[in-house]
Amino acid sequence: MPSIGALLIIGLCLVSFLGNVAAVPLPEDGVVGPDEDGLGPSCTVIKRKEWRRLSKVQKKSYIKAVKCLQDKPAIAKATIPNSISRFDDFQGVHIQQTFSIHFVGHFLAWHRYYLAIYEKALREECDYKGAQPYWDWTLDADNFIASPLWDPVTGFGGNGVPAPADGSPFAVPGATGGGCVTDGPFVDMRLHLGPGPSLAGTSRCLRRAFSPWIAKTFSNTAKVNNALAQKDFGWFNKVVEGETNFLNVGIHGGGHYSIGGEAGDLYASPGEPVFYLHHANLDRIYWQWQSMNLPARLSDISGPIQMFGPITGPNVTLSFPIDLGPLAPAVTVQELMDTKGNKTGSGVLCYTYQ
Ligand SMILES: [Cu+2]
Repeated sequence: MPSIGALLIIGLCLVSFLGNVAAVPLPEDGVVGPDEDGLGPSCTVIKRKEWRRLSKVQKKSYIKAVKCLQDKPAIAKATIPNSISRFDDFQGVHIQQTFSIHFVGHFLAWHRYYLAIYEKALREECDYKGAQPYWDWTLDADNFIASPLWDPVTGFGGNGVPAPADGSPFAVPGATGGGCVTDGPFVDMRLHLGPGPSLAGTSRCLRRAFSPWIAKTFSNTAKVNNALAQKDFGWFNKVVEGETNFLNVGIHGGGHYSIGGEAGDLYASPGEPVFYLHHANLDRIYWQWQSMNLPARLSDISGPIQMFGPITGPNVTLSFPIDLGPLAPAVTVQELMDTKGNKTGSGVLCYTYQ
C-alpha cells in the first residue's frame, strides 16, 4: 500500500499589488501609467481578464513577461539552492509547502496571495503592463483540444508528444500525449525543480498530457454553479478542491488534470505556465462566490489547518498566517479576503475580475 505521499505523487496529484495610482479611470486592459506604484487607498485596481479577451499584442506581452521571469536569476537560493530563475523560485516554494497548502482551509487564500505576488513580479520585474489573465476552462470543456490557449503563436503551445501509457492505477483517465511539448513559446523551456517533491537540481522539459475527458467531466459550467451554490466557505472550499480520486477531482483538479504532465503534479504544477491562469480562474470563482454575499463572506473562513483534517483538529481563522517564504512578507488570511483590500484598507490586494 503506497503511502499518502506516494499516492499523491503518482496519481492523485490533485492540486494541484500592485501598482497604485492616482484616481484616474483605469484603461480597459488594466494598463497603468509609469509613475503609478505604491499601495494604499489610491492603488489602481487592475482588472484580470479571460485569456481570449486579450489582444494579440497583450497575449504576446504576457508570454514575454513569463519568459522574462524564467530568465531572471533566482532570489530564493538560500532556501531553494537549485532554483535557477525567478520562475523557479515560485515553483520551489510551492513544492516546499505542498503538504501545508492543499486540502486545508487556507488553500484558496494561499493561492490567492501566491498569484498576486507572481503578478507583481511580472509587472515590476518584467515590465508587464497588464493584469494576470485567467483561463475560463468552461469555454473549452466540450472542445478542449481546440482551445485558443494551446495556439503555438498566440497561446502557450499544445499537447506533449505521445509517451508510453502510464499503466498505474493512478493514471489520469483519458490522458493523451504525456511527453514534452512540441510547439509554442515553451518548447525549449527547462524546468530545474521537481518532479514531485524533489528540489534536487534537474533539467527537464515541459510535459503535457491533455485529457479532454477530464475537461468535459469536471471543467464545465454545472460544476462551477455547484460550487457557487454552496452556502458557506467550508463547503465551497471542499467542492472546489474535490476528492483524491478521479470520480470527483473538483474544479481545481479538473484544470490540473485536463492539462496533465507537469500541471498534474501536486507539488511541481507551477512549472506549467498555464497553472497561473487556471488558479486565477479558481480565484475569480472564489471572488464571485464571496461577492454573492460580501458582508458575510469577507470574513467567512474555516477548514482544517492540517491536510485532510483531522476534523477534530484546529481550524483556520482570519488571523492564520499565510507564508510565501522568500517570495513575499507573511500576511494573514484576513488581509487576503478582499481582492481590493489594499484600496479599502483591509488588506494587501488590489485587483478585480472582468
Ligand atoms: Cu497548489
